[in-house]
Amino acid sequence: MIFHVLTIFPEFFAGPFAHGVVSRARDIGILDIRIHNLRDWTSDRHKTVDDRPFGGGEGMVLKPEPLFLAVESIWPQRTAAQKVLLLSAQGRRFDQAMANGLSREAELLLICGRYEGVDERVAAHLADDEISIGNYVLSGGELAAAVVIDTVARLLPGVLGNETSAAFDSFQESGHTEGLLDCPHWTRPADFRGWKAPEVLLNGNHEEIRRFRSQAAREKTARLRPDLLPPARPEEE
Ligand code: 9D3
Repeated sequence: MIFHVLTIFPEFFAGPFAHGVVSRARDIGILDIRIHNLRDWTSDRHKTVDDRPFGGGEGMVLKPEPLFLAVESIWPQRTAAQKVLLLSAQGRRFDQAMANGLSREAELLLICGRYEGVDERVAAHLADDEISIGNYVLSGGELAAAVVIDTVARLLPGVLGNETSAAFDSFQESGHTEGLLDCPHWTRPADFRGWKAPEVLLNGNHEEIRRFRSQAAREKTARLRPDLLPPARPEEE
């Protein structure tokens, strides 16, 4: 799979893709990440990518020309399979289901929004979708692009345990196994500063361990993510 990233901060991406699963996927040729500097598609001597918003107001807006020229030069014969995603605070919320869908694409181009926003003609006439990673304010789309690429890369066949595309299809998670948070985990030492790992996990009774983990996952979900629990049944008199 090929990811193109269009950004005014190309140096930002040296770090996030140099480690772990994403780095290994690149090394073995399953993943190709190509970072493009938006300023390469400006023609004035200040390499201007932004301008003041029509109608007035705070901040600056990314101009459409460099963004359109960049996509048209990266993909001179763009097909419907070559999707452009605009990362912006106004986008559709990114989640595991969206990542699963994107992992089936061959080539994507991520545009990183900056400043107060991006000229709306980019969302309307250049991008196929507009994506936000959550309800909080970032300074730009670069961190969001790294999140999207990391999430999609680990789903690609051959990257983790997804050795074949059949396994890839049957092990798609929705982000939460059975709709709940994962169960808590412990490792050695069994007693750390007086805080003991649950005895049941050390006794080798696999049926008891399974029940403990299921209950622990439900308790943790109720405490930290009550929104994930099935609706409570109305109580009897
Ligand atoms: C006055 C309202 N503006 C900010 C105080 C809106 C705004 C403009 C630009 C908010 C964020 C940004 C920059 N953010 C992104 O480009 C962005 C983003 C985000 O902020 N949150 C979650 N996902 C994303 S993807 C890109």
